[in-house]
Amino acid sequence: MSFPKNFLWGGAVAANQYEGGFTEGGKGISVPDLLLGGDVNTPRTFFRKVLEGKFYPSHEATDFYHHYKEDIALFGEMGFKVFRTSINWARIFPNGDDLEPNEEGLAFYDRVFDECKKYDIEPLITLCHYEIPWNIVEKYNGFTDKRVIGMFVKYATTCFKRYKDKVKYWLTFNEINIALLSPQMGQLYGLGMMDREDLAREEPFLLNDMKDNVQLRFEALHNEFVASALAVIEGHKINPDFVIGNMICHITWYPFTCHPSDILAWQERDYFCNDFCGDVQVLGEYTDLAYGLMRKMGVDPSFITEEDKKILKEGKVDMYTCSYYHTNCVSTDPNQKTTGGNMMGGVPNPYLKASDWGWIIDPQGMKYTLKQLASRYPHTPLMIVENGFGAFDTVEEDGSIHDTYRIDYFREHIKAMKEAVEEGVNLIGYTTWGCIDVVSAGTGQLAKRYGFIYVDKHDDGSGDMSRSKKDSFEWYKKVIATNGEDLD
Ligand code: BGP
Repeated sequence: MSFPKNFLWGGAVAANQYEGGFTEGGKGISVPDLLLGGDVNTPRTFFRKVLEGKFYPSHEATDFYHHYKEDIALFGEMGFKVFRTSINWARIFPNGDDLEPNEEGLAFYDRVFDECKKYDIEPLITLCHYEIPWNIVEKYNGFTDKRVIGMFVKYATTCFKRYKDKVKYWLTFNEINIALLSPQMGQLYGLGMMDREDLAREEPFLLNDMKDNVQLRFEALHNEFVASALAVIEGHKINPDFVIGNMICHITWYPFTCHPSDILAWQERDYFCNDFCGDVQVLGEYTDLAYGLMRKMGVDPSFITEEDKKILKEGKVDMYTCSYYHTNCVSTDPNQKTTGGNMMGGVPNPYLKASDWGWIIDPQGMKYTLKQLASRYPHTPLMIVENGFGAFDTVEEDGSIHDTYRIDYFREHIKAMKEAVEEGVNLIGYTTWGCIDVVSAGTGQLAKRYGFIYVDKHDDGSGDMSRSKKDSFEWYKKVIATNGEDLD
């Protein structure tokens, strides 16, 4: 046994990191449009208004808005079966609370999906990939306000109705657990909430300096769960064939030693990071452990009403999807230093190497993760919707880009994935992250490249946006053509 015949091979991006055209076609401002870039040592800076003369990475990003035909043709050439992107909420409802959707925004995605169709590519659409309209943050404090649930559901059903014959695979919220992993990024990116004093600041400030309110964060996350479940319920009414999934930022943990204290710390961290959110969306309930975790964190769970519980039960997702980039260790030894990672760092694994951004490279961890998920959610198809290697690429004199490090990363991860499938994991697809170079969500850098396709765009704002194939382009094309058999 190997990958199933109809396995969904492809790539993934998000509107805010790729599309650009940030005020074109009637689009409103969304959260990432207000974030300046940082780097591996410098967090991103935020201010409530766009500042003149500053370079905002997402404003033009890598300009899918004007290059979508060329880019989708390249994805088609690679043989993509699926293309994951997001609809930018503020392109459809520029302020989030508008009475009517923006026709120009809707028409843009019609053109994108029609283009995919030409190459037999299934769109996999995230409804909210860190793209909350800014007005929702300013006026409602994001998902802390229950009215925002209705706004999201209206946005979701508008998209479901419009694209019901063009899109079958949907994800509600990207990495919904970011609300727990990273208090600051989670509040703003994930929940659209911001302390009112922070909102009123007169100078740009580091994202890491934002105030946190744990109780409110859990309440807002709960409202997101309800919004997601309602979207699933409404989506199935509009088209019973829709496959609607959640999306978890899967941070896989290992105990640093076999000392029982490390084992307990590992178990708790794993549950907190991954399964707390996964359980609500897949099992449709807060389990006893979930209530225990909230108690331990001093969170009063009385915001979970009986009516909400019914909605969560009814709005269970059809598939579990996640990102997988790296693993980290948990240690109870205070002398163990932690390093970087996606949204949350940990103690580095002495047996493994890391990327230039400190993300530990661990293909076997992917197999472990898939098997863990398959045993936790036995009747749920799984999809890895993000996996990739952020690296500095060098363009040679003749324009070629020899990204062997990226090929090596993917080869080993696909091998591990294949083993997991052979051992019984019901994996239905795999979309590599940043199949074309995009802006980094964590640092805002363009220099942190993930693509098979290079885009001439740089952190000082320069570049002509031209596209060129890296060596990994032909390699991935061959992998898809052989359904994951030829990985050389
Ligand atoms: C995930 C996000 C993506 C993406 C990726 C890589 O958490 O869903 O949006 O950006 O991480 O992270 P980064 O861009 O910080 O390298």
